[in-house]
Amino acid sequence: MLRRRNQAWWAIAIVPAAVCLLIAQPEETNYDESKVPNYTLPDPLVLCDGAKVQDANTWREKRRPEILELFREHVYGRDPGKPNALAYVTTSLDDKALDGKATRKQVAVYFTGRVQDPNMAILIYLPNNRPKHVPLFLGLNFYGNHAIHPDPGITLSKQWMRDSEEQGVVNNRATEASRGKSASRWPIEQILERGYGLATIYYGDIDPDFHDGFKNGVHRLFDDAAQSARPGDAWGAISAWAWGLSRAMDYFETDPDIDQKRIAVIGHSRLGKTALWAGAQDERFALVISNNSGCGGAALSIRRFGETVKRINTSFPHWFCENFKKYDDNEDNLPVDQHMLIALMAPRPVYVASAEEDKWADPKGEFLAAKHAGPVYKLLAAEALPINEMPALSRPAMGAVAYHIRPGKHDVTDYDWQRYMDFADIHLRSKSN
Ligand code: GTR
Repeated sequence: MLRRRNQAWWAIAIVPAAVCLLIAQPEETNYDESKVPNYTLPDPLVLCDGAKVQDANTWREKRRPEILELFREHVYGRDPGKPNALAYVTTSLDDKALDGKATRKQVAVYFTGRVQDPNMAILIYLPNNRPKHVPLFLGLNFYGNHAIHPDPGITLSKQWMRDSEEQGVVNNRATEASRGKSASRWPIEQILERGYGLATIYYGDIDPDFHDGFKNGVHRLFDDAAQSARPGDAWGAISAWAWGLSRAMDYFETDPDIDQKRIAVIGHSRLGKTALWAGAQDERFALVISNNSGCGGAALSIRRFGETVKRINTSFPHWFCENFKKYDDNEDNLPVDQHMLIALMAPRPVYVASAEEDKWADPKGEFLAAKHAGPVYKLLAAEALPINEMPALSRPAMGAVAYHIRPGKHDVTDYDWQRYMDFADIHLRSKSN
């Protein structure tokens, strides 16, 4: 009797476990170009009512706002705009930083004007050998401002961050050992030597990167607390980080050392997605750089190569707006794709870069998105990407839209930065005052 009961117990236990296993198996990632489905991309130059966009004015007045709205509604969500009470405090200033080569400023940006609310720290390096107004690169960082250079004058972040032995982060807090741990991604001396400044912000100052129902970071400061559920187009984390970049731009407009007409916004990976969304919405950014940004960044979603919409929404449910989840396994019905995000930069210069081993980010999809933004650039009399096929490794192609793929993995390297500075030399130097 006992034996039979035991048998029955096993039978019941094994069957559901097997079923669960089947359901829980991750869908296979496609890395095979021949398995990319046939697709038709939405046309950036056809209005939602079907009319063709024939001139720059219709693009500017109708189609561009329409596409921006589609991205807000279906992909990233809607941010609250510039807060009225924004306040800036310079917390440190050293004009003899980095052996006298640079001026280091640290500026706290108070989003609500109240010191007890979340605020972000901008770390700025300006070359001492500089003209009156310096052009600069602005990018968010993953592990705190202190991680980008061993310079002991950088304030150690006290924010929550993801534990990492490699980065010296223990119990979700940075330690002294964290200083300079991400320096390989931030060649500050080279940037200064080429006449640019650099500004960076820890992205967790704006919104810590974990899903807590939007209780921490800036969301709670601006969301309507009375609302029982967040709307489908409420801003996600990428939107919040992009919004933070625009708040840095608000600060630059008040700083006479900085040439706010020559700010390049740059980002890697999830922060590359963020740089693109910031550049798309905020036309004060003169140049936009996407480094290995992948799904939800520069890569075409419809190709379903590497990371897919469903995969990203499952792993990172807080990055995009809730409406984006409607397109899990349903990319064909997305009213936009990422070539249209790149087209929103037009006619401003935009650089998309991939890495050979970064298949998860779909290098070809990144290239094709840059390519298919071309018709909008041409309409606005700017130079589209000047090649038709994926280039060979380390053969950058630069129009107003630029692209390269380099050997190696998902990362930001000196090679990438050198190309971005070449590109900035072409497009930002010519605007110098
Ligand atoms: C991956 C994610 C990518 C990319 C990357 C990163 O895990 O799937 O979309 O954003 O993280 O940001 O490092």
